[in-house]
Amino acid sequence: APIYDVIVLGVGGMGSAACWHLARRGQRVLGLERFDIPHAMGSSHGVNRIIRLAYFEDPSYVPLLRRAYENWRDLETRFGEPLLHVTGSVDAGPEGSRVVEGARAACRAHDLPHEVLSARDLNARFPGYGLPPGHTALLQQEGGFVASERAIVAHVAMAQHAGAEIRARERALAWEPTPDGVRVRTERGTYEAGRLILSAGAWMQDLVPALAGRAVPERQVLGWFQPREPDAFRPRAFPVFNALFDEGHFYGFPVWGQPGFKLGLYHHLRETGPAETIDREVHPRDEAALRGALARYFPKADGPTMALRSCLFTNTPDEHFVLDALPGLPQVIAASPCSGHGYKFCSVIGEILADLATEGRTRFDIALHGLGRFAGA
Ligand code: PYC
Repeated sequence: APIYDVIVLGVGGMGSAACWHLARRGQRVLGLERFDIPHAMGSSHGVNRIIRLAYFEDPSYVPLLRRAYENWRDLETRFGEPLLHVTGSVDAGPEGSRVVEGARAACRAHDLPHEVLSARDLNARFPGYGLPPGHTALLQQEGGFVASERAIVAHVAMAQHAGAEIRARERALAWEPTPDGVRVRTERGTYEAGRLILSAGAWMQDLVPALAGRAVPERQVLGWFQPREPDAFRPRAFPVFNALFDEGHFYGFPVWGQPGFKLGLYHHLRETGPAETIDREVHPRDEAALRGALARYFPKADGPTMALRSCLFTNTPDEHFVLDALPGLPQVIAASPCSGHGYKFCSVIGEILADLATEGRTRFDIALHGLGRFAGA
């Protein structure tokens, strides 16, 4: 019989959370990671990620988010280090735009406390902002950010404490079903388990043929810019945001964890390709794509560049996650959360993956995230 109950392939944001939730249930877990833990090749580096409740993407994410908040709080208590930082969140854009209307719809559907402010009122309340006239902002007090690299450290530490075996720098070469589970072959050995969770981020399409062309890596670049007026960009003075401007969908954070106001353009320059070959360098055109919006909408942050870093999104066609067993293989679960907005959910997705691996079902509504939606695509 296999010596492991579950192998988790990919110990990043999602995989580390799955290892913890499985190990705490007494499952014998093997976590395998091809890079370091944590590492800067995937989708979790660059210090932090936004978390927000007024979820414009779809109101059905809100119950998952509520549980994500609970689980982040539980994790930081156990680990003994703050991981979730509340700043409030802003969803802004022209009145009637998807981000503003979607955030409103989530607040209505789930009775979330929020305020709707004119650009002028938001800019007066949070002087780091320079939203243009005619824009509207929805402010939700519980939004903020998660310390994403530290949260991987925390999940791994808790998983190991609960008995999980975790190995870094060990690349998986192949996996296959067996009569009583799965077999995984790596550069260093062969392992068997009852079940397999595939949580390999931008490498998912290499491991799951059904995801080829449906979990597409995309190059993303983040910039950190030194504010001219630093007080306006402290966490207590500056809510995280998603905002639709003429130049595109931007998002940003107060100064935290490293120098500079952190700014990104969702889907940056729309460059996709295999994770192995995607360009990791940062070029003047990347900086230019951020600096225009910086100068126009956050003029008080328009100081010297402090850092520019590339990372990866992994996009599904509808930008919803993949959380499902593979067709005909109930012992193999694919997790690809995903599409640039998944990190905040790690703490609940770890629980969901543990549910799926141990019980074959979960109490959470993951109807949006099945593989069946791609059938015939
Ligand atoms: O979830 O707020 C978010 C986000 C913005 C950019 C990438 N993710």
